[in-house]
Amino acid sequence: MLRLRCLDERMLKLQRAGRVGFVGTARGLEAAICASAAALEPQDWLWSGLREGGAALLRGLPLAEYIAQMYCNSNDTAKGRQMCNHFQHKASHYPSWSSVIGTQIPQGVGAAWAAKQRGSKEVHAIYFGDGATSSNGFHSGLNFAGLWRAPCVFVCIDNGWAISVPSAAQTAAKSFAAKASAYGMSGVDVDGNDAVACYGATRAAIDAARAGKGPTLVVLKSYRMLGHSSSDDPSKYRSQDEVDAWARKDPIERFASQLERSGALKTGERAALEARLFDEIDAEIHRQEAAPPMALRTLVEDVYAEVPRHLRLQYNAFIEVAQRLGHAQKGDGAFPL
Ligand SMILES: Cc1ncc(C[n+]2csc(CCOP(=O)(O)OP(=O)(O)O)c2C)c(N)n1
Ligand SMILES: [Mg+2]
Repeated sequence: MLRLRCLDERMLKLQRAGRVGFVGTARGLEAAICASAAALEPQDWLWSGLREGGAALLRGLPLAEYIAQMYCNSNDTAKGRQMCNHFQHKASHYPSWSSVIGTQIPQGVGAAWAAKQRGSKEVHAIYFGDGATSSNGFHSGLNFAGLWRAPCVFVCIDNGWAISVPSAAQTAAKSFAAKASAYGMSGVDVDGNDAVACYGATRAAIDAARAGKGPTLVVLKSYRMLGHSSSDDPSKYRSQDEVDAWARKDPIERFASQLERSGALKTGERAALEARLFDEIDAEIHRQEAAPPMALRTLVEDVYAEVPRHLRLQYNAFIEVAQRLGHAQKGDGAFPL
């Protein structure tokens, strides 16, 4: 949770300095994201909504790759084809997320149903925000998941806002969790700033899905402390009083004091941990800043076995311009690929 917070802080600064293009922070949502994802087993899958990059880290995405995906440089395993901040990590079963709200919901349900057909014991955790509950994908996904008793868990992180639309204006239902009954599954409302509660509720839902009892809708109620993204100014649509009230419920402060009370975290340990995390992150930022950009020829790779004529012509024309502007690197002009 602390690592995610430190990373967000650095990434936002890099975006403001024009070093990375786009950041959607998770500040305030660290318990909802990390503690819920901690309940998954390695064979399980996590279908991300918008802000679960911290969960990918927790499940094994190396820090170097996380930062490379922010820079979309030559170390980016998505080859710069995703917008930065749109993480993916194949080894930990974390498919690339899509900006198109709600699309991952029926995709995750389909993958869960396929797993059931294969007799696999994996569970698919499908994450989305309060805003996504108004998407077509939410309704069709939950409908079929309920009907087929697909081994999945729906994790709705209600962070209070869908850009400038407050959760209260998203639905006339009494709660997002209440929607579950229409699809023949149970729904639970959870304090999303309580790490232990997030872990416990998600764990119970995952265990039930794995045991063949079908899906659950888990709603983690929390608050997005910063803007929707680095392109947003939340002061235009919400009050500082509201933000201040949620700052007092900070999930990291809460978990740290629980750990201190139990003796698991000793005085000074948190500060030392934070300093170590910043050192690690800063060193990796320097390494990724120095990495070259993705080779231009990767633009036409990986779709066709042989680059077809129309792409070849476009690429050659493009390379001419890139070379003229000095953007091409050694090897970019080499054709055939
Ligand atoms: C289908 C679709 N409609 C609208 C948008 C524009 N849009 C991007 S993010 C967003 C709000 C998402 O809110 P929520 O689901 O609560 O997630 P959060 O950003 O709060 O994590 C909207 C409307 C989009 N990307 N896709
Ligand atoms: Mg939201």
